Amino acid sequence: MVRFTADHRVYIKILYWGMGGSGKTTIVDTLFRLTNEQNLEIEPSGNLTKIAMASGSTLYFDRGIFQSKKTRKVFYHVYTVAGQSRFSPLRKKIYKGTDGVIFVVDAQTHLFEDNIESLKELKKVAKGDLIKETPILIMLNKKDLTETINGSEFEQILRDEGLWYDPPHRLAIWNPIIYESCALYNKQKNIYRSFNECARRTGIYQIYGNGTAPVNDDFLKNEKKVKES
Ligand SMILES: Nc1nc2c(ncn2[C@@H]2O[C@H](COP(=O)(O)OP(=O)(O)OP(=O)(O)O)[C@@H](O)[C@H]2O)c(=O)[nH]1
Ligand SMILES: [Mg+2]
Repeated sequence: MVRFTADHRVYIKILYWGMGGSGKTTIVDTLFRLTNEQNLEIEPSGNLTKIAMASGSTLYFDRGIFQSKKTRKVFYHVYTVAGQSRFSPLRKKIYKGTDGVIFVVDAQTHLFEDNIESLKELKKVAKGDLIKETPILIMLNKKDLTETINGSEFEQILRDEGLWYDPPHRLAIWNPIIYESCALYNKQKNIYRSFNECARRTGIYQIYGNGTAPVNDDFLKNEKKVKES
């Protein structure tokens, strides 16, 4: 739920969801470093809060705040859930108020079923909101490793789970983009790009769709023009 404060600030909540160990904390760490070091459209506002076990696995959640440099009044609250199965009740709480979701897959082939389980749980918690009211993007993370699944394999999972629309369905333009990624700082791939697209979509849902996926004719014509240019 996008929040507007009395001093006209806008807070947008973006959540990284995915199975334990898929790389959510590492992604946000890398995003933090990247946006600190490079001249990008967002910059960290304060420190990253990480609540973790000695193993490094998240115990409650991670939270960071990023500020838009173009529109100084826009802030992104970025959260990661604790992915281990036993933290399911906590994840449900952290999901509340989310405006955009980035689903982080551990792309290693042997973890195929665990990722599906995590996606099913997300769907249950989101109660049918995904795509229609809450944009969702996918990161196939750990693509630096061998023996990993590819984008078309994950697209099939999205189809099976009802998270993929075929044209001429009007929601097809909001199908999740599937990014192949690596979260490790030294080999990073698609960390900023995926965040940026999620931020863009949450903004568009608010501005053009009043909090839902915009599918009216004027909007669609405009998007087509932007894509073609
Ligand atoms: N090779 C490789 N390792 C990664 C990548 N991303 C994360 N890792 C490693 O995977 C392990 C788990 O990463 P985390 O970021 O803690 O995973 P998480 O999703 O936050 O896990 P939970 O907090 O338990 O839900 C760490 O050892 C990371 O260094 C990646 O893209 N490639
Ligand atoms: Mg974590």
